Amino acid sequence: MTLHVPKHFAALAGLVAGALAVTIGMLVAAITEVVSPIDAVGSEVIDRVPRWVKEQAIEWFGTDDKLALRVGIISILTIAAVGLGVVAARRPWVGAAGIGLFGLVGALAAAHRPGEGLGAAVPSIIGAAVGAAVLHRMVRPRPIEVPGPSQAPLGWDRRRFLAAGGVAAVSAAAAGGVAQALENRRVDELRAATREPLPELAASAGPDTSTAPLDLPPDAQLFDETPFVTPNDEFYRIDTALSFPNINIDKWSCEITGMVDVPLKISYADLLAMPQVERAVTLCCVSNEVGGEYIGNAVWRGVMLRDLLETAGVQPGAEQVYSTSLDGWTCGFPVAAAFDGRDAMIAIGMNGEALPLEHGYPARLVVPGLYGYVSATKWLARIELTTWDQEGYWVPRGWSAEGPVKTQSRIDVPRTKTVPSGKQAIAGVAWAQFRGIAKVEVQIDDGEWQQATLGADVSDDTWRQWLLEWAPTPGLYLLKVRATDKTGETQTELQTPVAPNGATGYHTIRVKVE
Ligand SMILES: Nc1nc2c(c(=O)[nH]1)N[C@H]1C(S)=C(S)[C@@H](COP(=O)(O)O)O[C@H]1N2
Ligand SMILES: [Mo]
Repeated sequence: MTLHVPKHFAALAGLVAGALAVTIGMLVAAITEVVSPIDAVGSEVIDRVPRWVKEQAIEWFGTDDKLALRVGIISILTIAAVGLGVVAARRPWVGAAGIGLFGLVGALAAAHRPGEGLGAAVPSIIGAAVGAAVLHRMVRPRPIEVPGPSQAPLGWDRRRFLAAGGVAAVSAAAAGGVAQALENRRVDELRAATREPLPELAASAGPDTSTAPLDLPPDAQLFDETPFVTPNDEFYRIDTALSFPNINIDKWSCEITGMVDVPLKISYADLLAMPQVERAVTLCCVSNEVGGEYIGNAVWRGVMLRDLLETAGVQPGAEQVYSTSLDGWTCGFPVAAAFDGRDAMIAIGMNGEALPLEHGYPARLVVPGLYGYVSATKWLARIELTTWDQEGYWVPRGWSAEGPVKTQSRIDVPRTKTVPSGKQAIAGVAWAQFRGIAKVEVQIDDGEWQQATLGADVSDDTWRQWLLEWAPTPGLYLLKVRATDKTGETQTELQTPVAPNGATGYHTIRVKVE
């Protein structure tokens, strides 16, 4: 005679076995230095979801969208594990096969990730095998031999079940803990590497290929609420990466290949030894709403892209500078943008430090005047000269192939909805990288457009601060701003969404003066 494990115990068995499958997978992945199964599945989800799902996720969760994705995946796995446990009470093999199926999904996802091979499938397979075996063993019906106190009424050995479950749960916690510790150690080591100071910037005599450290005029900063140079830890971060790619600085190199005469392979040491420049460049995201925060200004240090491309020799017919990151993200911009005088560079430094891990250590591209999604590859691995037949990551996902930055302006002061009456300032930033900002105007209610004072013109590639004195009496006010770039073009009032190539419209705020 056999009796089945009661449902709630079977559910518990499913949960424990599922947890063990996931954490063993994480542990094997951490030890063998391949992508973790959950991250692999998460990244596949990121790459495959339709645009509206992604936009909804960003609207709900903002830059916490990745945390939301992780929580979502873990919730689905938890529900599935409980369900498989319950099924397994009657059909142990079905439960075990279910865990195997999830393992297969993890294995396929991991092996499919850019930069990973078949080896990346192993953690999921081992994890699923262990989880399936544990589930099967825990719920397998047993003939009753000697009815003892813990066996008698149920027909299954509760004590034995709980002991096995306990061991499995503790093992899962241990495996998860060690896996997380290994990942933390990996990231700590990478961070330590980013804290190595860069060699002094040489002030050699070259025309514009080598230069002294950049000196910023103090009057670039007209007001304090928005620093003219965005500190590294306040700089916005946008990317598709769920975890930092595996970076081995001693083995790292950037290839320059494709339609070139001489393909190059440049190591980190090579980059450090090449003539470098320091340039203030404002970087912004095409997903920045009017008035949004996905913009920052940094002093980037790096090697001019045109120097490297001239060394490699760009062949006629090459249309696109197409780059790939260590984690397989891609983007591309016109070859002309590397040669039309703008300071496109492979950056290794940001605001006097090596590039932070979040912003692309060891090297990234920075191209003034282009949105990040077409140009600013972080964790750079490869630059290929090619035609427009190749599409960057966001292009088949509904974004324009070319992404020149639109002239825009933002009101940063007042920052609160209510302000006291009396003398104060309306202030903010305006940007039109590569063209430069010529004029900023502010409109209060239906009044005349008034010209704001501009901060120092550091370069055409950075934002400019602007400020207008204001001494309002109590009341409700509507404030609008608009910028004009140095080609004479004033930004359009027409409101358009961020997709497919950047939002337009005047940033407008309502203020109550008390
Ligand atoms: N490897 C990689 N590089 C990337 C991205 C990415 O998803 N992966 N996103 C790009 C986008 S859309 C932007 S706006 C900028 C943002 O750079 P930041 O995070 O340093 O501000 O990086 C670009 N480089
Ligand atoms: Mo972006």
